[in-house]
Amino acid sequence: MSASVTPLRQGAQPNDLEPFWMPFTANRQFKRLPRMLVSAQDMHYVASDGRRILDGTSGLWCVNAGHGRKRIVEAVQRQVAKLDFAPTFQMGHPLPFELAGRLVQFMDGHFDHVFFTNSGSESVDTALKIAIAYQRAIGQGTRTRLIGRERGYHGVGFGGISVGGIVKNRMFFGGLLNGVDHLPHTHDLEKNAFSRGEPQWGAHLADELERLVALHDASTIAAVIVEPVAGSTGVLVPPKGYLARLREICDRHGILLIFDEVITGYGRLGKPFAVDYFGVRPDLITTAKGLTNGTVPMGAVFARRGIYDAFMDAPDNAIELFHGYTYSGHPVAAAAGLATLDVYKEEGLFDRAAELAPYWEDAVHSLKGARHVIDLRNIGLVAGIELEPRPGKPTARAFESFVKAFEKDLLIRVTGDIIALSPPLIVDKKQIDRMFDTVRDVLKEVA
Ligand code: PXG
Repeated sequence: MSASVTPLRQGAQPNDLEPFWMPFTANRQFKRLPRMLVSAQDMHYVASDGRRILDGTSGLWCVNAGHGRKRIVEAVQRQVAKLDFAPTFQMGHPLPFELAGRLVQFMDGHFDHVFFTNSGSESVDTALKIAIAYQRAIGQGTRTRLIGRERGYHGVGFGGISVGGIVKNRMFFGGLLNGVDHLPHTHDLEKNAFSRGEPQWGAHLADELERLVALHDASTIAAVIVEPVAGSTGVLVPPKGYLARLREICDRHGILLIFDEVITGYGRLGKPFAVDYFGVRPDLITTAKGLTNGTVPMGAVFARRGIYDAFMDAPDNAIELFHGYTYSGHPVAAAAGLATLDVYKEEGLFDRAAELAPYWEDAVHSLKGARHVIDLRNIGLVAGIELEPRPGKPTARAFESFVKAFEKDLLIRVTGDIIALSPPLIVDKKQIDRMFDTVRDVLKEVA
């Protein structure tokens, strides 16, 4: 890549970059010309050369309340000093009980239990396993198939990549899970380019689930998992009515519906969850990221009323679900989660996101006509900017845009030839303007 990447200030990096095998990264290219972040506060990172970088991506879609929030930092500090770790297998400590209680309050009584994990990937594995075990618990043990969707991202566990729909995340890893099928994705530039919010065309794509039911028979299908808004594959907003139609078809056939809200949860759409935004209720919801504002790894799976109860038939000394992680409900993560929920509530950040969404939408669509741009998409405080791929070199244009934006003190995220923006919900209008002005300038400069 270009030699123009900002060099590191002397002495500001670890001596040897080699031993860290970096995730989802071109390791050799990065280690030749690294981009290092060394601190953060509110809307900004500080890079190793001292520049303040505006965070257009909430880290990796997780720092929804902004960086370095005092209340969360102090809660974590206090908790690690008080109770660093305690088991939750046949033992307990107060915090995960309190956090689960706070989380179900978001759900109007429709989701009444929460299973804690350490990441989105683990939340997905947990939800898929609960779905299959639940079907068995209600006497539907032949229902073991899982249905995902093309261009879906559900993390990197074997369950998640099996139901996921990203070629490169699947093709290197052998046979994956048996008995998985996929719905078609909903992205169609011809029909829906430059839609504001939910596109009009495409609700009928949910009917493809009927085709899969006809092919496999409903009695073999445990669950369908989708992201309400696909994030990682470039901000694919669901067509109007699509999610409700999926819900109807699942109901008709006794299939559980799982919403993967690892990105859409905790205010990203201007509501607590996508469930609230779209008014469609799944059976299980996977979350992570914004649950702790990215400070301490933690995920949470919400189970609809009745699911937990279905496991409670065995004698009461029997373990009902043979699943869990050493760190399910970790005290420090739970403390971070509680403090994060306090910040969201006290600062009204979900409502703030909703109030800013129309301004954000106009800012996104002001890029219409900008160089290379072939589509603009938005929902809540999320934007997808799709670029025309450079002939013969897919993804190069977007990656160079990412590097150039960083040189211009803005952190964006790119996937394929799509730029994704999803700032902390504390962003202000001036910062929104700066993000899109910078992207416009970058696109002028990138070949
Ligand atoms: N489900 C969804 C919908 C996600 O977006 C995961 C599961 C997995 O979460 P963990 O915590 O295991 O990484 C995710 C993660 C990007 C990007 O830039 C997105 C994610 C992670 C890293 C980068 O699009 N999403």
